[in-house]
Amino acid sequence: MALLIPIFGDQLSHGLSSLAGQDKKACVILMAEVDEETEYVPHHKSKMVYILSAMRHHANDLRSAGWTVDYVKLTDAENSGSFTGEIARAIERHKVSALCVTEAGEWRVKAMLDSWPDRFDIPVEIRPDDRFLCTHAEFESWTKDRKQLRMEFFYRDMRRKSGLMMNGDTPEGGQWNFDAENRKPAKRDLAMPTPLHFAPNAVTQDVIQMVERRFAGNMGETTKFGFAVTREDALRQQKHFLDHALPNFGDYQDAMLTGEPFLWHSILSPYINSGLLDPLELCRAVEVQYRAGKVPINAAEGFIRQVIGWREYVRGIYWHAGPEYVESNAFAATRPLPEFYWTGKTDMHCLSQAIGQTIEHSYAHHIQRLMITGNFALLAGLNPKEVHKWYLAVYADAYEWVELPNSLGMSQFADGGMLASKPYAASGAYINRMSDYCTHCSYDVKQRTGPKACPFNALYWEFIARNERKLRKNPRMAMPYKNWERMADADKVALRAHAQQFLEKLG
Ligand code: FAD
Ligand code: DLZ
Ligand code: SF4
Repeated sequence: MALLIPIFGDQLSHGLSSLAGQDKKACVILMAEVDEETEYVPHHKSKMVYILSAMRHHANDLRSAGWTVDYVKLTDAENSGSFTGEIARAIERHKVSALCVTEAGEWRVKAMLDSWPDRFDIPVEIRPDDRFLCTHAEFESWTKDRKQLRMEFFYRDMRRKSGLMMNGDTPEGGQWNFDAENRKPAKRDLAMPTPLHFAPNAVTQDVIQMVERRFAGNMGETTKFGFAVTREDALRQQKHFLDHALPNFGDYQDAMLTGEPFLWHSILSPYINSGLLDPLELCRAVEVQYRAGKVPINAAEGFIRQVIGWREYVRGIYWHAGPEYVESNAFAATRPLPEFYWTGKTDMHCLSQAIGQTIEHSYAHHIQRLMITGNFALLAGLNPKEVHKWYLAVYADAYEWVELPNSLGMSQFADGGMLASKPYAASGAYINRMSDYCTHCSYDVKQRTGPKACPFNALYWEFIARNERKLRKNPRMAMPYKNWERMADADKVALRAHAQQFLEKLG
């Protein structure tokens, strides 16, 4: 009789809680490629190649470490297409007496796990996922008696809990947050690092062929696929980031440049989220670089804030908000996602850059997601659920628990301010300040109306005007509303008419 341990595609960690303390000889690990997971959104081809190849490599690594792994491929004739179906088949194959699984990463899969005890009539142990710093209970207790949930205060607790960048009770450098020093625009620099490229081996080539055959219509190309698919290679990219990009990460965190998709970002999120890299171990390595005088404080603190601050905070919000969070639509936005989100074909250069590199690399950095594709969707009133499904499909790091609060909450403000204190809405001026995009664009960022006017300008004011009732009382929106009030009526009318014309053409 065996203990069956199912491992999902975002659980590729050797220290996974479901494996801890188990007798290897008495266990069978089940890993399964299933239609249910490959089809819940039309995943980018590179995302799919990454996850399935990383799963196949992880299965081999587990075998080398002495585990018995039963691996079901998508193409296996008997594959039932679902996790539950594969558990049922594995129970038959291995004379299973009990199940042990690390908790699911999202509501959909949690519901499935919760149905297993009844369905299979054997004991099912669900263990907490201890790859996060903050437990569900801790987050819930943090939310109690708070009028507002704000990342900054949560982050301070995580700094105290982890001891990262702390001297006793006080934060290193005398302040918690060096964000004000993280907003420099970048200039083209020949010494700019690029992430390591890992040439696909035979296992990855097999997955590429299968994905190209089965998912020919999905976004993306696989010809340039170069993600790491093993922990060993992910650690190489981690070291490469620490040595070459981290020193400038802080200064240029918000910058954007034409033809430069990566700048000084780490490109580690796919590895952290699938489990190949350990977020805390990574943050400790960042602190070591800082303490050794190799990187400035705004880089080290800025990076650590993203991981133990934002990443943990959005996970907390995801579980706190419940399965109905996905239905939030505070601005009642209904416009369908324009076709150019899938093709990149638009004459707005900022959007064609952010989407173009998404198609090529399954990657865009945070400010591109937030202030280019997200900002446009917000201003144009795109349906937030469609926007969410797009983000979930197109990025190699996208799992619902991390993507949904970022897209629906942070970028679309569809939760009415549960996650963020104000909408991240900006006109062309912001994009012009943080990038060189406008100098390559057929639109003029300085114009607000007329055929050459940058669409973000009129759309911004249209957004402000359209949502006045919902946003006016927000103290952080006082300035835009003051400026809107000061504007001459004729200008207001012209701006709104220009925006309407643009939106009508958008569909
Ligand atoms: P870096 O800029 O190098 O940052 C370092 C690490 O910090 C990242 O690897 C990531 O683990 C973490 N991090 C930074 N910001 C966030 C954040 N806001 N939330 C969670 N973690 C963060 N991140 C995902 O991991 N998966 C997603 O599906 C995802 N969807 C997003 C959708 C939208 C609309 C927005 C605005 C942001 C989204 N993010 C998502 C957050 C962020 O954009 C990515 O984590 C980051 O771009 C990944 O690239 P990187 O590894 O080079 O990050
Ligand atoms: C994203 C993804 C894809 C495309 N395919 C699989 C798969 O075939 N098998 C699997 O175990 N996981 C896959 N994943 C990742 C899962 O969607 C993710 O692990 C679950 O949603 C649990 O949160
Ligand atoms: Fe984008 Fe407007 Fe700048 Fe063109 S001018 S790149 S549309 S912000």
